[in-house]
Amino acid sequence: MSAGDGLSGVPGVRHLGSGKVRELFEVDGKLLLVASDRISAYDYVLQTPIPDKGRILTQLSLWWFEQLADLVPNHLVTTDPAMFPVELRDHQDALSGRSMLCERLAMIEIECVARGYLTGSGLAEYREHGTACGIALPPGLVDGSRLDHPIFTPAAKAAVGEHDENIDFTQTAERVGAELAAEIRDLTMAVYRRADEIATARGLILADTKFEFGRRADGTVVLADEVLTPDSSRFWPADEWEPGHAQPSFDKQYVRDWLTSPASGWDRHSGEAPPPLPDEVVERTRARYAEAYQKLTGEVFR
Ligand code: Q0Z
Repeated sequence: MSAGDGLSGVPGVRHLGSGKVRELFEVDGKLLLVASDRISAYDYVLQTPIPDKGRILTQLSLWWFEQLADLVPNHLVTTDPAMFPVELRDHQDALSGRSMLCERLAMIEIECVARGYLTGSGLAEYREHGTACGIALPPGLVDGSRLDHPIFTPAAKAAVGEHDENIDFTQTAERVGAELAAEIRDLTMAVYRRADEIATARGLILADTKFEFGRRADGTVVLADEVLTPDSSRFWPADEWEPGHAQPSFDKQYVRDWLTSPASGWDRHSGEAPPPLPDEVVERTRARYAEAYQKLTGEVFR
């Protein structure tokens, strides 16, 4: 994607960092988050972009911020490029739809994960210890089991290329203080419950999701980053949910299936970069992102 990379060298714009599929800039005392069309799978960023992915995820995040506005303030200033700082005037077209101008916050260095269903790293800890982030869970749970009560499963941010490390609530309190730890836990769970209720009404299960919070100078805790996108969350079609095995990924399953099929000629454990995706896989995957947007918001993505 050139929207993000294209800002390097623009006067008054400073590149602060890269996520796997996003770029972060500082401009005019604010932050610009730019979502690319890049997609990751099996811990690789693929060389083939998914057209519209960055715009779809940005529009979805924007829609969720609106749905959640009565629960928690958020960092969004505007997604309208006409309102962006003057330094970005020549880049409006490249940034349009895929960029969020945000308040700069003091980030709270905890990945705030809520889980209503057991899978991924939560399942791994449960199989080993019967717990998730130190929370005791009932016996007999399997991959995809619904939890009687959704749980807060925080993680400590790891270095680039490493996976975040699950921690328990005591460790969270040690890192950020007991009061703030309780505040971000309670906000995480309130937002999860609201989002799951909305998703469920539209035929999707919100299995788990990750939030990041920051603080304003006055101490207000603010919801930051992207929210409730397929990149930060697991959405499952409710009518296909079947505990006892890994649920197919709503968005990335065609990519994973092709990469691990003989057709790709790729071995995910070889250390080699994955090959480019065929057009059909790209188009089906693009359609899944558009479908997620349409199912959740009730609007056609355009
Ligand atoms: C978000 C990230 C990305 C790389 C810092 N409102 C904010 N205030 C201060 N910092 C951040 C935010 Cl959102 C912030 N990240 C994550 C996003 C590329 C890293 F697009 N890091």
